[in-house]
Amino acid sequence: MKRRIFAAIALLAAGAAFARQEAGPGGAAFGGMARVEGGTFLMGSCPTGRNVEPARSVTVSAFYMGRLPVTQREWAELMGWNPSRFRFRGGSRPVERVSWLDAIGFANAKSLRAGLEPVYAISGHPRRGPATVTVTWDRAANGYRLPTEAEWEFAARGGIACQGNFAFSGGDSADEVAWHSGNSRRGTRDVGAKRPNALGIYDMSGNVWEWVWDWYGPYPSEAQADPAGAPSGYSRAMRGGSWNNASTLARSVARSRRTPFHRWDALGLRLARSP
Ligand SMILES: [Ca+2]
Repeated sequence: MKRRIFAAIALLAAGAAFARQEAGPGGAAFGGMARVEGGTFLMGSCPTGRNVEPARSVTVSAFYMGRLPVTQREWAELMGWNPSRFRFRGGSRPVERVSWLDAIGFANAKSLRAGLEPVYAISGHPRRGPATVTVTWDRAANGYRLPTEAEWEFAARGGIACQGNFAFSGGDSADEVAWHSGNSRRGTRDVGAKRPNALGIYDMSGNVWEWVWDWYGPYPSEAQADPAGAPSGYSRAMRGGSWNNASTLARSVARSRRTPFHRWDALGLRLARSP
């Protein structure tokens, strides 16, 4: 009898977990992530506006991309604190005011929670000076991570099926797919409320900027496979524009950067995983 009750409870719990995962726009397999098949695209080329030069051929291997930016609810539940300026507007707003290093720590914490291998090794501490901090990425580890800049742009453009078709992630009209300074009413907005792109990924354009792995640097002109940015640098790249920026910065090709210690109420993250 006891065993039967236990089995019933276990089934209920599994059902609840399944329902949680399937509910809402972030649902579906692989923890709310979309599979992005590998392919080759012209990174930096925008058919309806200015290119980011030099636009060049980039090949990206298959990966998984979070359908939604990390929310305040997810962050607070895992980390025990919510740094967001807009925390009083509900847990479905994207988390912001997280540094690149905070984002790295979140990815590792989420991997450990899920029984996966942490992807990042972190040494040094910002309090002992920024130069003491180094982060290395173990590409063989199966845990959560930040996307590379190339992965971000490839996913934003809808992957191999829809490459380069739109200025923004999911369309040519910023208002249909993105929260930007012209329509956000001066703040973040609940994730998943605008139309997704062809891969079922939301909010890449606008809402909050998203940290990516790469050190920011000029694009090389030659073709690349799975590029991961400059070998070293001063700033990390971020993508997608935000509630606080004009829609031109929400274009799929637009780039910007901040130091890895910078926290800002228009800057959050989205997680990726290798298959
Ligand atoms: Ca975004």
